Amino acid sequence: MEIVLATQNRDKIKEIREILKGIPVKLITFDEHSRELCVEEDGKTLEENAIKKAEVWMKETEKPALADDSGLEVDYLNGAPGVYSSRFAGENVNYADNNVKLLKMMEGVPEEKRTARFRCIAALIFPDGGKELFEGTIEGIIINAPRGESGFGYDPIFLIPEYNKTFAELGDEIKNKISHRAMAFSKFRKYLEIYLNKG
Ligand code: ITT
Repeated sequence: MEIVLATQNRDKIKEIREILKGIPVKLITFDEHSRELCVEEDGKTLEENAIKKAEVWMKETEKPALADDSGLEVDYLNGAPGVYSSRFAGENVNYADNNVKLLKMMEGVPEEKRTARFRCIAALIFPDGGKELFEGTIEGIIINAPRGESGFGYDPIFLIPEYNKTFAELGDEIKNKISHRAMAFSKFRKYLEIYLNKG
């Protein structure tokens, strides 16, 4: 069985491959597939965007497609950047630009009001229209200045209280065990085991 990974973000692909290591299906990514994907993420929720990305690639390839839509929800900002996480500071920005903008908006906000969570929705769409959603979240705190080198995106400013470290300080191995993405994709892994055993 082959499943198309419907994401263009190399950092996410790397993590998903690591989290799903050993699954008995071939994961096809865009590089291997050598096709360009341009999906406008105009949904109001992570769920809508994840489904849209997976549907576009399922139709394009006629294979089951698995998408990841993730976002950072900051309570003080009423859930922003949320679905806009990748383009919080504008179109064609990089991770650092988004972090700078977020830290500016959080300037002077006391620690107890800096709560946030990462949420990941993984959507699996089959060519016959079958659809499965898997969700993962992790709670954390937005710190005042970036810490750590690993990971990507908002990882250097997202602190996990249980470890007193940011995702970027924790490193890939631990992040890929506890993250929002790890939780969503381990639910997918369990689903897949049952699905394959039935078949
Ligand atoms: P695809 O749509 O091609 O999958 P994308 O980068 O646009 O790639 P999203 O729409 O899901 O993906 O945007 C998620 C953004 O949220 C991402 O660009 C990061 O800025 C941030 N993000 C998501 N997961 C993260 C993580 O594990 N650590 C840090 N930041 C993350």
